[in-house]
Amino acid sequence: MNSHCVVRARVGSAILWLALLVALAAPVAPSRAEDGHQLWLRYPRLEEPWRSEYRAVAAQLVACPTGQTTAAGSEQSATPSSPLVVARSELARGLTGLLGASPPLASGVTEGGALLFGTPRSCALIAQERLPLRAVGREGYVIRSVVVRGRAATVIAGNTDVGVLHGVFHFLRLLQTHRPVDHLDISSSPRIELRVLDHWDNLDGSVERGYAGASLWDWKKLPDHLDPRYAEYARACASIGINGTVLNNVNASARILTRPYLVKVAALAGVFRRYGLKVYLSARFSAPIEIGGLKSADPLDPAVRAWWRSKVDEIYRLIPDFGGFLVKANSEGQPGPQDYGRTHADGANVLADALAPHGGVVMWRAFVYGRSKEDRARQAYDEFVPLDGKFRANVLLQVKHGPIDFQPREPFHPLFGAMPHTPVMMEVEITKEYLGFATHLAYLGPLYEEVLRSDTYARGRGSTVARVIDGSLFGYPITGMAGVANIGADRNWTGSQFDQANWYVFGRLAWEPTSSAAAIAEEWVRMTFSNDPQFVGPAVAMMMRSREAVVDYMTPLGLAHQMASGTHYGPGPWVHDNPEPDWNPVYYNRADSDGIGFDRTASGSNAVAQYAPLIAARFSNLTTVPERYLLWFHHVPWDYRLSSGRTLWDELVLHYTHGVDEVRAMRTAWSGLASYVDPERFAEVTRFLAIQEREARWWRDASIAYFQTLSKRPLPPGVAPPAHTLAEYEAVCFPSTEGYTSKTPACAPPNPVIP
Ligand code: GCV
Repeated sequence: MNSHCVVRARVGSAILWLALLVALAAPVAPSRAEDGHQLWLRYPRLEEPWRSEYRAVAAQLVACPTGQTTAAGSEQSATPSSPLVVARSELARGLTGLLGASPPLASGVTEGGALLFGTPRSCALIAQERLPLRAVGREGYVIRSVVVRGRAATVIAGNTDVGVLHGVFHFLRLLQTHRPVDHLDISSSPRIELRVLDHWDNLDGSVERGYAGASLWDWKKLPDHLDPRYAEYARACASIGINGTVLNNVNASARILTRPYLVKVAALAGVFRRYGLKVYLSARFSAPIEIGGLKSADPLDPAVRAWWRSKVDEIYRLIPDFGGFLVKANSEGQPGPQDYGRTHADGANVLADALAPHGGVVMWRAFVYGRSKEDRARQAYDEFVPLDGKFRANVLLQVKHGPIDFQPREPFHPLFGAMPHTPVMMEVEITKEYLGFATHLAYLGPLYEEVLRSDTYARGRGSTVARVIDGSLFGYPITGMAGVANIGADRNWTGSQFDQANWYVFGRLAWEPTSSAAAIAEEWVRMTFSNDPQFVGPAVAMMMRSREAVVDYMTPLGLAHQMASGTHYGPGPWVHDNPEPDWNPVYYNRADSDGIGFDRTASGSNAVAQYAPLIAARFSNLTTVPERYLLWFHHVPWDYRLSSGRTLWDELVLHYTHGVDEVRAMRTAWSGLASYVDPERFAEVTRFLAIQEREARWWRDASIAYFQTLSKRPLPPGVAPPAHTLAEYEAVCFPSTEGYTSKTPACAPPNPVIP
């Protein structure tokens, strides 16, 4: 190292060290209620023996980035806004919290237990280690226990600053979850390139299907005021590997593309960049008319093409690393290329052409319905498969996890596996539109895992959805996974403590789609609540059963879309009077005096034929279809015998009842955990579980009351009848349209059945 470097290194280290001391010496802030705001990044003081063990491994923090020459001899220092600076402060913050004090900073390894972090370019010591960094790409990292000049050290290295940041979060996670860190040899890189949160946030501050308060983005005060939460949000995203955020609702306002808003977006992008988070926008297809003054938005019109090109150029002048557009077109009343007799490919390509020179992408949604008269589940496949190969290289087709709409359970969407020449990305809903909003505890890890592990058989056995979307099955040049965010301005971010786990598991699975939902739940529980095995075991067990409980009390045995119209909250299996057939639950349950379920086999809509032959054959056959999808694919007589030997009717009733029992069991389990959780969060979860149990009963009773009018069969022996009459359930209306932005009026409280 030359003397200039040494001086800079010392000065840099001294400043950082001083800053840390000042921070530590600052008066202790008045203690806040445990409201969950810190998410899984709490860094509470560890107990022994962990503290001593980790102190030995992190006895010294080597501030390599400010002080080491590169292999090439020229020093690279982190700019004040680089992810490396964020990585450094995160490490200091995490170690200070967990160990009680940050290890002393040094510019070289002077004692054992040194912790080095950086890139080979920023740090000669790291370059010397010859780590297998080539394999981890732009965003991955290597964490390895090594010996430097005869002293034990741990290296956290990436090829880029953002890779280092991801590695730092991984290292801290090991400490947070009490894992051994003395013999590390970890290489990790994301299997999916675009790991994106889709915010359905409107410019007026409301959030469509959002149950965590208003939008985080304070458009009125942007760009002048940058709420500290923007950085906190980006930090949380980075900690789980999320690298993109679509700021506005797919039911988009064209105003987001006007200059005043783009300036605000650029301000947010400036904050997010430090965390490796790119900004995307939902684009309204008719924007050339609405804000461009053109007569048409026809994608083949040269004036329209020129408008998009110049708009995109303007965006990149303001946001050089802008990610691209998300588009909902010709879906639920949104404008699109079909308005001009053009195809989805024509529509996507005009945007793609404008973005391509800048490296941006188009995420074009496949959520379309309304044209298929016989079965909504068929339409997306029928419309998009003929377009395979007709999209530009920078277009991804964004496909919901199932063919209907984010139901608690659906079979995987048949487009996974059917588009070998078009990158297909998966969209899941993190916000619980159809799973009881924020008050019902439903950990979505098992849902995501179930879809990711589903075998499409597109290229024979092992052609899982995970392998479709990670690109390995068809060799897609770009890959992606999107989650509709459940984040709002509530102090706890997601409307409930346990819904934070759904944000968490989305990020972790998007990074590595073969991970286990149970392992991720455990990690989250340990980081968010406690490492005590007496807590971890029951809490993880609750989470892992919770989604199936919701399926049972809402839509068992393959039923779907039985929620009340509009709000999608509470039961409505009898609803039949919406103008569009497929907005009615009766359209989906098809219950009559003979039986229940939607015949999607050859004798019905034949939607099953959209799957690979082997899967289609399995789903078509009443004896081989998995019972969890039974009523999705078949109209089944009430007396049909299931594998249990019981009739379908009895089994249906028992599933509803079991769902309620499961919630009751969750309540009991939680009530025994008070001593492991702070009183505030414990009380909130307790209250929400009480709501959930009451509403699970509502779901069960109302559904049974309705279906019994058709099955005309008695309840199985020993099973309690519904508490109210069907007429009373039908009269219930949910007194809020929270999270729903259509013009549907809310009905008036109070509600006699569900007080
Ligand atoms: C953003 C469902 C939701 C709508 C949502 C739509 C979509 O229909 O109920 O609120 O609109 O999906 O994904 O576009």
